Parts: sequence; structure tokens; C-alpha cells
Amino acid sequence: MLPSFYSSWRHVFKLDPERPIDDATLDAICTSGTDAILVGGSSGVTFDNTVDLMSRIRRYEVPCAFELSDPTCGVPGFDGYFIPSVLNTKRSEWLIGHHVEALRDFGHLLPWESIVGEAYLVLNPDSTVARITGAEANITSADAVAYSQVADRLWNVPVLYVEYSGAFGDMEILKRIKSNLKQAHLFYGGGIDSPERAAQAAQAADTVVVGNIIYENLDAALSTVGAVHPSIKEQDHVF
Ligand code: 1GP
Repeated sequence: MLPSFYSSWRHVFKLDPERPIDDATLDAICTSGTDAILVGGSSGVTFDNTVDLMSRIRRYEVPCAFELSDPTCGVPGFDGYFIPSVLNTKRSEWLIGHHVEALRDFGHLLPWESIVGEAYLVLNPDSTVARITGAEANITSADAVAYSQVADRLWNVPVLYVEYSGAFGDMEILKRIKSNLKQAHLFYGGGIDSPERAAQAAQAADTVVVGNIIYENLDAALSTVGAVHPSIKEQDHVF
């Protein structure tokens, strides 16, 4: 059976091992009522900074998963691992090449029972991930749906991640993508910096991912949890 540790997640905070975070901020994030912490970053992720961050998060009960884009950073001890592939890149190493190399060298070590393939559709051309992977992010809504269907219907990927990292995305495109999915779990991330945006994204996506704002405005970041999980807001867990 495929791993499904993420299937009930509605709200996730994404922490970047390369970015410093103080204990008080980490405590607020991990006890916020979010469903999980996702560890990952587009650049500067190392084995050491990942171990360091994971061991600090592990003091809390919140589930914690790792987006693994470099096998040399394969830190054991997470609840689950996502392995991203970029759908809309012309540079095939980001779609499949790095993965083949990684499995050739490390496949025998991988904890397959907790590994999930994650198809990324990168839609912000100015994002670091678009630049690094050479993603063709300026695509039409019809193309975005078609990419999603390739991943969902032809390849049966468990998770489709619509990535606008650094900018709030087009919610109409997100809704169109969602309504055309047959089985994939839909992650959305990018520019969520308020309860309103979190609620909007949560109307279309199965899971919303909140990243950057954690480092810019902690209160605003925390307010996104209650927008996705109204019961947490009512219980006054957040403020
Ligand atoms: C980044 O999708 C996540 O990979 C979250 O995006 O940093 O813009 O919130 P933001």
C-alpha cells in the first residue's frame, strides 16, 4: 500500500533548513495547531542543517516530513519523505534524471514505506525553484490542467504540488486543476500571508503550505492556521 501519512493534512508550515529560526518562533509554529511541518528548501539544504532543524522540531508532537531533493541530505528520522519532480521543466534531470542517479546509488537504503513521489507544477517564473530547475512557469491555464492530468491520470502520482513560491497564485487555475484531478492529493504553496489567502487556497487545495511569512511576520503566519482549521481559532489556540 502507498504511504498516506499526509492524507489528512489541511495546513502545513514549511521550514527551510538554511534559514535561522529562534526557539520561540519554532515553538509557536510547532504548537500552532498546524497539521505538520514540512522541511525543505530550494537551495542551501545540507545534511547538517537538516539534522539540526529536525532534531529541534522533534521535541514537539507535530508530524514532520522532509522534501528530499538531494540524496546526500537523506536524514533519517522524519515521519515521511516527499521526492519532488518538476513537471514543467525542459531539463529532464529535474523531472527524472536526478532521481535515477539517486536510486541507483541509494535505492537500497530508502525507507520505501514512508516515501511519496511529489509532482511539482511550478507556476511563478520569478521563484528560486523556477530559476534553478528551468521551469516553464508562464503557461496557460489549459496547459496547467494538462500537466496536472498527466501527473494524476497517466502517472498516478500520489501528490501534485502547485507551487507559486513567493507569490500568491491564480486561484481560478488552482480550482480548475483540482476539479480535473482524479486521485492525486493537491498541495498548494505560494504567497499565503493572511487568513483570507489561506482560506481561499484551502477552498481549492487539499493541503495549503505556508512558508516565507513565518520568517517575516510570525503573527500573520500563525493566523493562517485558524483560517484553515476554524475549530482551532474558536478554541483560541492561536491568539
Ligand atoms: C514554498 O510553497 C512553499 O515551497 C510556500 O511558499 O514561501 O511563498 O509561502 P511561500
